Amino acid sequence: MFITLEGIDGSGKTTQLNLLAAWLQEQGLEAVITREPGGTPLGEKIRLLLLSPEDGPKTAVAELLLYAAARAELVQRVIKPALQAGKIVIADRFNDSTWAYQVWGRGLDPLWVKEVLSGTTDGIKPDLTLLFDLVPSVSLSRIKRGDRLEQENLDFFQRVRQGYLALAQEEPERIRLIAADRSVSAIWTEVRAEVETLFTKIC
Ligand code: Z5A
Repeated sequence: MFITLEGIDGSGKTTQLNLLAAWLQEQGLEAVITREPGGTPLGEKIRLLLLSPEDGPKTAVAELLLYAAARAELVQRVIKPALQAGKIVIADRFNDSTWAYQVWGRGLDPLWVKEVLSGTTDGIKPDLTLLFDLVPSVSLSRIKRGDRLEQENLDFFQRVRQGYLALAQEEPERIRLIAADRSVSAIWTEVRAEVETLFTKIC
């Protein structure tokens, strides 16, 4: 079972992922938790590059290919083996991030990005994606990392959000839209309900 968490920066994904991981452990369920970019030794090095204001990519194509390289490693070395072993995998970001950020945010050619994504993911697709939706002005006010990506302007994050919302409209069964402007506990109640529904569908 593969679950991904998506949303613009500061939408609260990581907070909910930590709650989900703790809850699964309480249920006695083994889960592999990972994040993108990252999750492998190479992926974590690529992550440092991508977030660095000094050394990070200066072109959208180079940026996309770095995300793709990190994902290819993660899929082959972590996600695929874990799914084949029957484990639950939970990822903080996956393909939908690339679609929202690189196609809608950066304006890269969707057909080309689709090709790159299908080449890196080896047919792996999430069973459930939780999309945390929030206006960028609020989500960005929650974070202060000072990295390369956080320095993007509000318009960029508005386009990314629109990209996510368009994806959710296209795939409402897989992508569950979660209003992220509520309390952590109200959001967690909904997250847990979505995951329980998935369990009853799949198990
Ligand atoms: N990226 C890409 O462009 N293409 C790709 O293919 C991939 C990624 C895979 C990764 O950044 C960047 O890479 C990302 C997309 C791009 N950024 N850009 N631009 P990252 O992994 O370093 O950061 P992030 O994924 O955006 O996470 P984040 O900034 O840590 O935000 P978050 O995980 O969504 O939120 P959080 O850490 O759970 O919460 C943020 C703060 O809000 C924190 O202080 C919480 O305590 C607080 N919080 C959480 N929930 C609430 C609620 N409900 N109310 C109030 N406050 C809350």
